Amino acid sequence: MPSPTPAGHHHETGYDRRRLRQWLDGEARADGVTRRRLLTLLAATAAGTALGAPRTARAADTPIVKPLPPEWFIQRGTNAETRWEALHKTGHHTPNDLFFVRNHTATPLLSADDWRLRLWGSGLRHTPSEAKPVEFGYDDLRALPAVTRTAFVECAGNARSSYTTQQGDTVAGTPWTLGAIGVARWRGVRLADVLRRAGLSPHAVDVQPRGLDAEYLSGGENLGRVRRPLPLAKALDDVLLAYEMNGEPLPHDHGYPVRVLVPSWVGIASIKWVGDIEVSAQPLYSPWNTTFYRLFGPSHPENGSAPITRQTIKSAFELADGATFTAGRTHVVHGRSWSGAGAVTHVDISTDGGTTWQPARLHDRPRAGTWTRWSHTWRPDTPGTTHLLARATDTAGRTQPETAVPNTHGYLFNAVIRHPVNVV
Ligand SMILES: Nc1nc2c(c(=O)[nH]1)N[C@H]1C(S)=C(S)[C@@H](COP(=O)(O)O)O[C@H]1N2
Ligand SMILES: [Mo]
Repeated sequence: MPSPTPAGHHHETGYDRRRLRQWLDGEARADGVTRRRLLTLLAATAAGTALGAPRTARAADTPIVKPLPPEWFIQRGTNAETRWEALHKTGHHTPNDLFFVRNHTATPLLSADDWRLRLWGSGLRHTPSEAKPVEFGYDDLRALPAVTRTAFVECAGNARSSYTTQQGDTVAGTPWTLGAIGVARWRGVRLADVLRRAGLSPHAVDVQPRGLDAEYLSGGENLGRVRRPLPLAKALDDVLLAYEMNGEPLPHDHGYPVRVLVPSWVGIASIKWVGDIEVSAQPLYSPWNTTFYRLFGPSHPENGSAPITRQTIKSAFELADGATFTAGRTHVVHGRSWSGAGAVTHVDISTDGGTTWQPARLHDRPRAGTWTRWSHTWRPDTPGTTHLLARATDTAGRTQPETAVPNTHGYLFNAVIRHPVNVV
């Protein structure tokens, strides 16, 4: 008797997965097949299936798994920036397909089945070692009380390019425009619950989550796996270990099976593909809170600022650069504003280069940790090139200034951005 179709299909699926895994391990050849194609195949079979031991994808020629259609994304090396015009009419939450990706190396294709979260260090009772950690599996996390919250993830360098284009400052790093931000509804468990279950000691001061993606090489130096210390006070406050994004399991590119989500802080705090967390009775350091993610330059302390934490305040129009408007007609322009210090409660718009301002109409009840959508009616009368400006104010009393204080890495740009448009 030939085997019935389902069993045969099962067999083939298992074989295919095994082969794809061998390819990831460098044990299988794939002449004439693009790496992108193989990663797509892996993504199609990976969710909820066993891909074996946690793996990191090799050679980062296509570091992002999801499709990056040019009308949605601007590709920047290992990263992909969301186009703001693509966010028009998307609702409060950024669809997963449109969410920006910031990868130091490449998206690893992990399996939830053999994923483990390992907690260790001097800040836990009985000080479990890295070799003998306290462990939680994916199902263990799923069995803990779940919490859901809406929060943005925004790269510290979002709008970095404006330091150069608007202010003539020299800054180093990915030249993001405004699209290194997204808002999602995250579901997971409180990091606080996991830390308490792991046996938090009263002497703990820092926790350091570390990703399962490849080690990061910078300037010929191996900086190790992506990791950044987080003060215990924040870790116990509102940090999540998230396993869902907008009602779906986390996509591979956004940290499957589990990522850290640190509301209102710079994106680097929200470690994707978290594999272990060191809990320490001493302050911890990594390149991500020493060399990177501090403010350096003439306006800052000689050895740099303290590590940056909260995001700053920004606004963006849901428009392409150079969007076209017809003179003598009434248009409604849309946008969003957000802040790491509180809810955005007021937005002013200028359509004359910053001479006069009118309040925008708000479309969300302002909330901390996420953006407030807004719109403004505009009837341009003279053809030509002009700029639209939006200036947000938050509940902490911060307002976007005319110029941002520069720093060598170009973090935390907060000035009002001049959005170029054409009136025809
Ligand atoms: N493991 C790991 N976590 C990471 C990163 C990374 O490269 N590896 N990038 C960080 C940075 S700099 C940012 S801005 C956010 C981006 O999250 P996203 O790719 O889901 O948008 O993830 C953070 N977490
Ligand atoms: Mo980032």
